[in-house]
Amino acid sequence: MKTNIKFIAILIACFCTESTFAQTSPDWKKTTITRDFISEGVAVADLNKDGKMDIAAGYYWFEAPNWTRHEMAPSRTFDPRKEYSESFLNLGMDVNLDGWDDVVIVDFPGKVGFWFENPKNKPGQWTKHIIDDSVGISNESPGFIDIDGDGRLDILCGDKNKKQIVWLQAPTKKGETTWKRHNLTKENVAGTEIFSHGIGFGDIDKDGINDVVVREGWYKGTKDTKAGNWVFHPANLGEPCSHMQILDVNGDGKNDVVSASAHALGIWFHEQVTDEQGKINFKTHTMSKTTAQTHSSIMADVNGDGKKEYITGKRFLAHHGRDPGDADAAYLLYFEFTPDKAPYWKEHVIDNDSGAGLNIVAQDINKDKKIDIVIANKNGVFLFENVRK
Ligand SMILES: [Ca+2]
Ligand SMILES: [Ca+2]
Ligand SMILES: [Ca+2]
Ligand SMILES: [Ca+2]
Repeated sequence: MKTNIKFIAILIACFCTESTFAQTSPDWKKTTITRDFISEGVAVADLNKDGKMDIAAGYYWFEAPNWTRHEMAPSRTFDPRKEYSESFLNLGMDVNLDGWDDVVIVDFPGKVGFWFENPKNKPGQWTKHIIDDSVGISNESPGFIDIDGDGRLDILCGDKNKKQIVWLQAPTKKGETTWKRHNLTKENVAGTEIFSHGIGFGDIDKDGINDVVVREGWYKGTKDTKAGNWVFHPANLGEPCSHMQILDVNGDGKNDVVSASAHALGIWFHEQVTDEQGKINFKTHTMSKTTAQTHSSIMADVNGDGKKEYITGKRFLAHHGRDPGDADAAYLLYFEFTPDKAPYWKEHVIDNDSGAGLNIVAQDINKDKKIDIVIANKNGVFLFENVRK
C-alpha cells in the first residue's frame, strides 16, 4: 500500500511537471501550425492573394486563417532524430516581379539554392527554379539582406567552390528568373567553408559603408559591391555562431557585434575595442546561457519602443540529439538593449517548447502593427502573435 501511494505521488509529480513544462509568455499567443518536421526554414507571404499572410515551410505552405496545408512540390515529414530536411532557410518574396510572392529555399549547406514560382492560384505543382550561377551556398547562416540597397532582398553567403564571400542578386526586372552572383572578396578567404558558422552585414568602422563580419574578422566594405575588393581585417569575434548582428550595444558610439552559439552554449555581445596595435578588435561578454544551439537570429522591434531587439532560439535536435543540450527545452527568446544602463541587455523568454530553426521570421502578420514571430524546426512550425498591451 505504501509503495502504491509513493508510486501515485511520483505519477502526480510527473504529470504536474509535464503540464507546467510548456510555457508561453502572456505577451505572445502561440499557434502550433504543425508538429511535423518539414523544414528548418520558414517564410511569410500572402501566397494566394486573399489579403491574409500565409506561412511557408520547406515544400509546404499553410493557408491563413486556418493554416490549411498545401504542397508546393512533393515532399514528406522527416524524422527529427535521424534526418535533415531539404530546406534550411526560407524567404517569401516576389522573385520574378509578376505580382505574386514566391518562396526561396536554401537547402543543406553547400547545395545550390532554388525558388518555387507561385502558380497564381492555379492547381498543380509550383515550378522549381535553381538560383542561377549554381553557387553552392556555403556558411550555415546566409543572410537575406539588401546588399546593393535597391529595396530587394539578396542572399549574402559564401561560394562553396571558390571560398569567396559573394552575394546573389535577386532579379530586378519583371519576368526575369535569373539571380546574379557578385564577389565581395577575393577567393579562399575566411567564413566560406560549407560548415562555416556566422556571417553578418553592417558598418563596423562607421565610414558609412556596410562591411561583412565573420567570426574570424571583418571585410571592409567599399562602394563597389561587385568588384571583389573588400579587404579582410582579422579580429576575434568568438566561437562558431549564427547570423551576426551589428549594433552599438553599450552606447559608446562604436558598433558592436551580437552573436549566438550555433551548436554549443552562449549568446554574446562582442564589444568593439581598439587593441594594442591600434586596430579594431572585440572583447566578448556573455549575455545568456539559457539555451544552447541558437542557430539563427534576427533583429526586429518586438516591444514597440522604436529600437530593434535581438531574437534567437534553440535549433531543437540540431544534430539529432548528439550535441550537449540539443534535446533540452526549446527556448525562443529575445533581448532588448539598454545602451545607457549596464549590462546593456535584458533577456525575455517568449516560449520554451518551440525554439527556432535556421531562420526566423519577425514581421507583422496579422496587421495590428505589432511584430509577430514565426519559426520552423525539428519541433514543428509555430506562430507567435504579439499580444502585448
Ligand atoms: Ca493568404
Ligand atoms: Ca512571383
Ligand atoms: Ca564600413
Ligand atoms: Ca559600442
